[in-house]
Order: sequence, then C-alpha cells, then structure tokens
Amino acid sequence: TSEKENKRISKFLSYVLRHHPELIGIELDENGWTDVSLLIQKFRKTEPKLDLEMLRHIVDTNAKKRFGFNEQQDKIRANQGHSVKIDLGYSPQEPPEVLYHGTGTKFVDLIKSSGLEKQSRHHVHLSQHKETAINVGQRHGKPFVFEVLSGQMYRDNYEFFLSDNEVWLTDHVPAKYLKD
Ligand code: HQG
Repeated sequence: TSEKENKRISKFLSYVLRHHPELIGIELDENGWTDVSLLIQKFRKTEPKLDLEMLRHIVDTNAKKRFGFNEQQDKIRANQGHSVKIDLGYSPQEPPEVLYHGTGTKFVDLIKSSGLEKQSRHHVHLSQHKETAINVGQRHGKPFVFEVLSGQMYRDNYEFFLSDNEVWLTDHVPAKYLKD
C-alpha cells in the first residue's frame, strides 16, 4: 500500500475517532475507545483494503502518534484532539515552567485580549518545544508563537494534562499568563 493511501486513511480515522464516529456507524465508549474489528469492518465499506496489519502500520507510523491501542490491542482511540464528549482519563500533572502555543498572526489580538480558548476542542493544546508550536501555528496561516507561563498557572491551581502523544492540555489560558 502507498503512503498516500495510508495518509488518506489516517486523516479519515482522525475525523471519525475525534469528531464523527456515527459517520461510519460506530460508537465510542466514555473514554473514547472503540472496537478494532468492528472499526475495520465498517471502514472497509469505503476502504476495502484495510485490515488489521494495515491499521497497525498506520498507527505505528503516524508521525504525531495520533492513535493508540489498549493493552489487549482489541480497542483503538485517538490520543487527543476530540470534539465529542469523552474523558481521556489523563491525570493532572505539573507542567514545565514554560510551554508554547502556535497560532496564526490573524488571531493574536483576540488572544491577547481574551486569552487562549479551547474553541471546538476539549482543551487548549500546548507544546513543550517551540518548533512544534511553529508547525501547529502554520496550519492557521503565518505562524505566531506565544509563551505560556505554565509553571505560574500551575502554582495558581490551574490543571494540566499530558496526552499519550506528548501534547500538554489545559482548559483555558488567561491573557495574563501569555508572553509574546
Ligand atoms: C485559536 C493539531 C481567537 C488558537 C495540532 C488556534 C495541534 C483563538 C485556533 C492540535 C483564541 C484553534 C490543536 C481566541 C485560541 N480568539 N482565536 N481567544 N484562543 N484561538 O485547530 O491549537 O494534526 O482547534 O490559537 O498539531 O491550532 O489535529 O487548535 O489557532 O496539536 O493531530 O483558535 O491540532 O493536531 O485551532 O491545534 P485548533 P490548535 P492534529
């Protein structure tokens, strides 16, 4: 199978597992997991070549580690990025002193006045590395990177979570904790 094919399936998998499971007739449990064999069966209506081996390959080679299997390997979920109401079950933990958020320059003024909002996702997404934030920001046009005073937020009792693919998540970043 070609990498192009894998990428197409990976994108559709993100869409289904984060936003619209009903689109292919599956359900997510309260922690976002869904049955692997049922998922493959439903996916085959549009991607006839998909089998377990191909799915494993897509999960293993995904550059951002967007998906994960459970221990028994019979369930799969997206590691973050959902808009559907599920609980990923990550426990709160202490973040590094500074984290980064990449956005587009067109949003900078709004963010400076109202802080970082989670918009359609469950959380605001932050990165430990500036380069990652630049890449995220590029999705929204000319990139702009904010420094987030995450250590100070933590001391002020804001909660932070680290996803299985190393994205830092928090509910909201008030403007006073942002540096540009
Ligand atoms: C902006 C991708 C106006 C925010 C990436 C962002 C990431 C505001 C946009 C993950 C705002 C939302 C998440 C405010 C925030 N006023 N705009 N007050 N507060 N914004 O896509 O962080 O490929 O929902 O800056 O790599 O860009 O999907 O969030 O620009 O990890 O795996 O509103 O998605 O990963 O955009 O990206 P998004 P994001 P995946």
